[in-house]
Amino acid sequence: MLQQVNGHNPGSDGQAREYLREDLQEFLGGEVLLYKLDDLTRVNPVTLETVLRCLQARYMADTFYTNAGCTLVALNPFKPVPQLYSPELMREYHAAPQPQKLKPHVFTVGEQTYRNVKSLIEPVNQSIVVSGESGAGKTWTSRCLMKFYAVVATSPASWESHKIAERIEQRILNSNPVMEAFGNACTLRNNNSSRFGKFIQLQLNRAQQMTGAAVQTYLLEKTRVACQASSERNFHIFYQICKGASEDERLQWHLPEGAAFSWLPNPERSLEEDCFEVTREAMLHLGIDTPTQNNIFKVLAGLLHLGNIQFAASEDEAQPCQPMDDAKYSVRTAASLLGLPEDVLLEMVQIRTIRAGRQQQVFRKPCARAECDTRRDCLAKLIYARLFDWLVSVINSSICADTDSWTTFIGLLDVYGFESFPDNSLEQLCINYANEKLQQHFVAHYLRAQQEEYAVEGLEWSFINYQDNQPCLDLIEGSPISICSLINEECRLNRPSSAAQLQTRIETALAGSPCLGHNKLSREPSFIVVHYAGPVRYHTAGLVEKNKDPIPPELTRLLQQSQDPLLMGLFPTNPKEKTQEEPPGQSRAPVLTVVSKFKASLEQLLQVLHSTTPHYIRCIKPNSQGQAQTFLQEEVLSQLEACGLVETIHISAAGFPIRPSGPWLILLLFLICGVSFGSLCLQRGTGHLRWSEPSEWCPHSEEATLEPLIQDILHTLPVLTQAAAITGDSAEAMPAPMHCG
Ligand code: AOV
Ligand code: MG
Repeated sequence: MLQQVNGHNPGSDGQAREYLREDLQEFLGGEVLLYKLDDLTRVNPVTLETVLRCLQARYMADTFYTNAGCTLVALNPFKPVPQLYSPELMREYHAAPQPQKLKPHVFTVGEQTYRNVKSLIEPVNQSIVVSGESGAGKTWTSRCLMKFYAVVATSPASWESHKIAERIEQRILNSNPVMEAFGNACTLRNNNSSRFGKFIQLQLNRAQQMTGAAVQTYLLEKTRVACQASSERNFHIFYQICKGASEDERLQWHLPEGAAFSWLPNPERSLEEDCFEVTREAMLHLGIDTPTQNNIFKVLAGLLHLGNIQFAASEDEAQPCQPMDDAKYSVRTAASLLGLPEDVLLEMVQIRTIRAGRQQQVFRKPCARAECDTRRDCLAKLIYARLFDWLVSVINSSICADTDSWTTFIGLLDVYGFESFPDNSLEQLCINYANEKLQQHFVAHYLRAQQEEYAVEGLEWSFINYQDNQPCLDLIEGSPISICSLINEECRLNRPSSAAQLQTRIETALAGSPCLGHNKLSREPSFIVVHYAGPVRYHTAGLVEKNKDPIPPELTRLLQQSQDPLLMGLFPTNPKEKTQEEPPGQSRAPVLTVVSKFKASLEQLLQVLHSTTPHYIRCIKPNSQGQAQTFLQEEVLSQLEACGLVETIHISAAGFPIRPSGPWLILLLFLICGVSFGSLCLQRGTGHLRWSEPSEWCPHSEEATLEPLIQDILHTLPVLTQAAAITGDSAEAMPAPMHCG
C-alpha cells in the first residue's frame, strides 16, 4: 500500500471536519485529516475553495493523486518520487481484487481500463485521455501508463531476425525516448514540452497480453527547426548530438566543440533530456542500426549548418543575394552533409522559378534577402518533418502487431497542452484548438450525457451548469464563418493581405461571438480567443503564410537530387507524386491548408475516441516555476475552473454503480449467477457489469475465492437498496460510488 512520503501533516489544522460531508464526519469519527480525503466527492460543500484546500493539503503531504468522481486528478510533484512508480506497486494494483480501494493512483485508472477490456457488455476498446496545460504532466502520466501495461500485460518473448531481439513491450517503451528526442523541446512552460500530439494504441490479444502498438502523431511544430522564441530551444535531438557526439563523429559531422549555431539557442542549459546515449540505445532497440542512425545525425548536423547561412542584401534586384563571407563555409558544409551539389543548393535558395503564360514558361527570379531566408528555413522544415514522419513509420513497423494477433486496444492520448505565450501564432492556435476539442469530448461524454441520463432515468436532478465550450469551437472551426474559414479563405484567394487586414476581417466577421475577446491594448495586429482555459492573443502576422505552408517545387526537386542515402529515401524521385507543392495554376486539386488538415485529423481522432470507453486523467500544474512543494492557489484555481472539476464532482457524486431501474432484479440475478455459476462480476468503480470466468474474480491470487465477489455484493447492497428507494433529495445525501464510462 502507499505510504505517506514524509511526516508533514498539514491536514491536522482542525478544519478538516468542516470540509467533510456530514454523513462521513460521523462515519469516520475523531479527527479527520483533510489530506486523507482520497475522493473529492467527499468534501463538503463541493466548491472550488474546498476542492482547492483538499488538493493543497494532499499536495503538501506528498499525496499527488486524488479521485474526483469519474476522473483522476494528478498533481505534478515536480520532483522524483520513485517509490510511487515501482514495478512492485504496479503489480499490487494489478493483483488487487478492488484496485479502486487502494490509494488513488494512475495505476488504478490503468488497471480499471485493463479490466474493462474484458467486458462483454460495453464496448471493449478503451481509451485514457490525459489532459492538462503545458507542463502539467501528461507525457509523464502516459509514459507511466505504458510502463504499467508493459509490466502487467506482458506477452511471451518475441524474437526477430534482428540482431537485437527484444520483448515487444520493451520496444514500445523505447519509442518514447526516440519520439521525445525528435519531437519535444524546451519551451517557456516546460523543459520537455511535446511539440506533437500522440495517440498510442496498445494492442491486446484475447489473453490480454500486449502484442504490439501503433502510434498516430498529430501536427509536429516543424517551424521550431528554424525559428525558436527567445529563451526556448530547438528539438532536444540537436543538443544531444552537439553534446554527445564522439571526437570522430564531431569531425565527420563538422560539429567542433563549442561551435555556435543560430538554430541552437541556449545550448548552455543542461537538461536531463539531453542524453544522446539514451536516444541511440532506444533507436537501436527499435531496429534502427548504427549506420542509419549516423546518417540521420549527419543530416541533422547539415541542418544546423544550413541555419548558419546568412545572406547579404543585393543592391541590384536582378542579381541574387550572396551569402555573407563567413557563411560560405556553412554553405559548403551543409551541402556536403546533405549530399547536395553546393552550387545547386545555393541557387535553389537564392532564385525562385515561376511558371507563367499559356505555355507555362519558366522564369527565374532572384529572391530578396528575406525570401532567401524563408526558402532556407523551408528546406530545413521540409527535411525535418519528413524525417519525423519516417521515424514514426519505422517505430510503427517495429512495434505494430499483425492484425490477427490482437483483438482489442487501449488508446493513450497525450497531446500538447493548452499554452499561451507572449507571441502566439498558428502553432498555438492549433494546439489550443486540439485542447478545446478534447474538453468538448469530455463535456459531451460526461457532463452533458451523464445528466441527460439521470433525467431519462427519472432522477430528480437539478441540472448543473457547466462551461460548454461549443461557442469557442464555433468561433475557431464553425461554419460558414470562423477563424479557420477566414484564414483558409485568405490562402485560397492568394491575395496580398496585411496582418492588420486579417485582424479586421476576423473581428468584423466574428464580432458576435462571445469568445472573441476585446482587443484594446493591441500594438501588433492580433485577435483574442477566450478559450476554456483562458484568453489567448494570437498575432495575425504570418498566419496566412504558415497556414498555406507553401513548399516551392524546386526545393523538393533539389532534395530529390541528393546523394545522401537517407534523403534519397525521404525524397524519392516519383513523377506521379502530385502534391500541393505544385504552384497555383498547375494543380487543380483544392489546396489543403495546415488548419484544414489538422481539423480532419482531429475529427478522425475524436471518432476513435467515441468508439471507445474513455477514462480521464486531469493533470494539474501546482506552479508555473516547476518547483516541488509549491502550491500556488491562484494558478491551480484557474486550472480547476477551466476543466470544470467542481461540476464533474457534483455530477459524479450522484452516480450509481447500477441504474436504479429494476435493481432488485439485478441483485437477484447477481446473487444467483455470481454465487452459483461464478459468471457475473460487478466492476465497481466503473459501474459496469461484466461476465467473467470464476478464476478472474481474483485473477492474480493463487487461490481464487468468492470473497471479492461477496464483498462486492455486500458493498453494493445498500446502494442498490437506496437506488430502489430513491426519491428527491436523497440522491445527494447518499454515499456515492462513482459512475463512469
Ligand atoms: P506535459 O506533457 O503535460 O506538458 P510533462 O509530462 O512533460 O508535461 O511534465 C513536465 C515535467 O514535470 C516533467 O518533465 C517532469 O519533470 C515533471 N513531472 C510530471 N509528472 C511528474 C511525476 N509524476 N513525477 C515527477 N515529476 C513529474 V506539454 O508536453 O508542454 O503540454 O506540450
Ligand atoms: Mg507532453
